[in-house]
Amino acid sequence: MTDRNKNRREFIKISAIGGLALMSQTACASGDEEKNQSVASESTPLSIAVTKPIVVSTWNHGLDANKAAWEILSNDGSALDAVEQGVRVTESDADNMSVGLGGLPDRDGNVTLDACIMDHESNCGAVAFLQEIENPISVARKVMEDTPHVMLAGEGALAFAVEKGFKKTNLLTDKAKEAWQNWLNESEYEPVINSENHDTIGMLALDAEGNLAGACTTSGMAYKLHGRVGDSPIIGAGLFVDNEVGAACATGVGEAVIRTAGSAIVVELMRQGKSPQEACEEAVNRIIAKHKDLSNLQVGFIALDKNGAYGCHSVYAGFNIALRDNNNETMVDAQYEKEWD
Ligand code: SD4
Repeated sequence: MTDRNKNRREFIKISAIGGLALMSQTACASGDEEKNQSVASESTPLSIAVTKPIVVSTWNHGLDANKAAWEILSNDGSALDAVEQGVRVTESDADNMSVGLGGLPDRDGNVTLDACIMDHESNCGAVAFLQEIENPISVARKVMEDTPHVMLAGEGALAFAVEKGFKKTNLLTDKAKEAWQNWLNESEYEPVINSENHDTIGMLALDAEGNLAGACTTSGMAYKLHGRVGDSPIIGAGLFVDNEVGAACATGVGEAVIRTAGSAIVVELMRQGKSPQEACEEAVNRIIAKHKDLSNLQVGFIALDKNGAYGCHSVYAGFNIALRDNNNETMVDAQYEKEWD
């Protein structure tokens, strides 16, 4: 851990309880990294107790997704509906190059999507390696509600989606195609596992009834091998919800999250009494301990407990989460273990 982080942690220990100002949305939305970092280093809480409902989600695109989720949560809707409707916004945003429509393709030029959803009764559904469907999260929900299964993959998932009335769409936008063609020129077609352009949306919500749900959806790692599936559709890896305890989701290099059963571990750590923040920190440190080569190995976790307390933590600097509750609509910078070289 860097000294800077240590100091930051000390500060947070002293001041985490009560009334800390969260970083303002304007500061985050400005894209001014330096400014964001300095504001966050003085004011970001580890986790705070908040009044239900609350929704938290990964990265800046989480702000718009939270808006849609909040429409539902603030009208006494369910956490399940909120997370589904929330992440659909990101999936349908053609400008977002890491989720749904407009996502960067695999190395052969195919956009392949992974998603999962889980509710307060431990019902869950997932799709993996799904092509040509703009909103995989809604297909995952149909798998959960209309089949005895948890996950459908590839052609079977597509056939199921079409049977359920989802329209086939070309997901490869001109912008994504151009980026892929540029990558092909430079990469000489080598598969890469790195931190380039991967920004899954994971969302966790606690509704007015006190029920938790979560959703996770992604186009996965850019320029991956055809057929590669990451952590995002895997219950226990990219997402886990246990209504007695809390919920967690992950973003970043999926292979590392799968290896450590990331989101399930975060929830189990909370069950053992750790705060959401402490649980995310320990899960991140397990990833660090299990990997000799940490270059480009960014992983971030978010956790939300039954009381609406949240935490977030990442291997490297730069991870942030969007938060919406009755008092806040804002971005929060995650604490982290390492600075990028
Ligand atoms: C994956 N975890 O496919 C996803 C990618 C991601 O932030 O989260 N990017 O490995």
